[in-house]
Amino acid sequence: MSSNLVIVYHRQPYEEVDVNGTIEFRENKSPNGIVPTLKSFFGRFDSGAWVAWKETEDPANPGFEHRVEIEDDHGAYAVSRLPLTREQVKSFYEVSSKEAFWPILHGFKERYNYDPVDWPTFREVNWAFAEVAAHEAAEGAVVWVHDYNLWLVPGYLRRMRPDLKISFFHHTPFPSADMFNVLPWRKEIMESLLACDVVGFHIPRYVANFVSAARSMLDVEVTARQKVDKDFAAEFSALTEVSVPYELLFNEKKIRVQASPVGIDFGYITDVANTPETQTRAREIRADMGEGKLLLSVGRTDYTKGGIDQLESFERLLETNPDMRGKVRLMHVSVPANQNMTVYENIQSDLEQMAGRINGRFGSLDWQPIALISRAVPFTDLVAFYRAADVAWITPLADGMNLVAKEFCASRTDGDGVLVLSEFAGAAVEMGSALLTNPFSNKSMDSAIEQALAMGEAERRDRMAALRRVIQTYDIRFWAEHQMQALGGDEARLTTLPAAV
Ligand code: GDG
Repeated sequence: MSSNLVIVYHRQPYEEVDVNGTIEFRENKSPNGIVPTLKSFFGRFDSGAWVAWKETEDPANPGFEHRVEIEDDHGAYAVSRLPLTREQVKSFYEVSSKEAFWPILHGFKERYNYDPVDWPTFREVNWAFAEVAAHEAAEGAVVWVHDYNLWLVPGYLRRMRPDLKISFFHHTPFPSADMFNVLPWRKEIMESLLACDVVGFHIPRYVANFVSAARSMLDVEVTARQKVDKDFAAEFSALTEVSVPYELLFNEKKIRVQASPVGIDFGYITDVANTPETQTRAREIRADMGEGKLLLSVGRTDYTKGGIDQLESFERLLETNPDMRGKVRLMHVSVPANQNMTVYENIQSDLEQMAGRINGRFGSLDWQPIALISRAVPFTDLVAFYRAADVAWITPLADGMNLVAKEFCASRTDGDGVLVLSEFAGAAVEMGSALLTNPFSNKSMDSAIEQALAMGEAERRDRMAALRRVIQTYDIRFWAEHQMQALGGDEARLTTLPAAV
């Protein structure tokens, strides 16, 4: 095949809908997220391909076409579907990636589970992805690989196709050497990543951590550093760095390491926020609240998102401020992403138990302090919640970026609303005008939420205006362009905090 751009991403870039026995490929219902932006690059290359996996009982005879040609608003491109069995998906994704890598990437050593990892299967699946990408790529093509479950793809791909330009983006944090080196496969992973032309991360801290981990095991030289621009260096964020490497030398090959924060589609969210339906829905939600204040918390059900610590803080708020009882409500949207995994089921039941206890302790017939929502709400409803909330309370213990914080601010076309944001979310380095809080400190958590509830309108509007400027400038397109341009090498060198676009 001969694609000039190959994107390797775990999900297929559309929804498959069965219409009377015929499969139709449709745009995702909500064009929110990174997939539409990635697809938009296909319009700029002569031909493009997307590589993803699709589950089957028998990979030799999968019951679906390996390769389909798609034509949509983004142009024409091919989607190559790698058939994997349930056992392979469980082993490489649910066990190796989610039980072993995910806790280490987020700094939770105590949750790391080494025993069930089947490394040969992880290698085999990554090899298969690399083979498909190598098959799709034209001479000198760009291959953009996404996320840690495909860590070994760049190394295999480089062996198969030395001519390619390979870029890799991490959607999670990248931990320091002390944490990363818990993984017994660390050297193999690192050598694969160092086979890239560009390795991308959300923020400079993850770049710095990656470089320190690389240098802890391999003779990697830092050949260039740069100062981090103030737009990516919020003063009070625990994740802020002052300067950062941007070029490495390993085995006589240059590697670009590049921080580019994933952003949101500001225009799309603005449009959704401004529809009469969203405004009506937001007004209804507000009317239900009466004079009370609405706190909103949204995130996948995951121990990294800090849901339990947040509910504890809310309980303390009601305990120490009896006057707030009946006057404040927390809407906690926590949606399990993967139903099959015990670790997530346990968190969900912990959240339910705790919310039940707080409601039992403080609730009355006409006021329940917590509404826990465990099913995915349509994106348009989510935007109505964002619009109706007085405070978005986003306090992960660790988070690569956190797009919910950005979506909340993009939805606030009214210029009001308070964002309380964990300083351990990557977004905090850009969003220093939020009320930054430390979720590991009860005092910091409690005072931030009290300050948010008490904040006057002028301060709310000043902070929101600053936040909206940042997320509008560094939006999803900025992220994708910034990562792509890094492949251009020295001539196209970008600063770590680029000029507004
Ligand atoms: C990973 C990294 C990084 C949530 N509930 C509902 C719903 N959502 C949508 C939000 C948002 C997305 O899910 C969550 O994105 P986050 O960035 O907050 O978090 P992760 O899923 O953990 O994503 C993260 C990201 O990758 C990108 O690189 O920022 O750090 O962990 O878009 O809107 N959407 C709908 N209903 C819900 O109930 N429709």
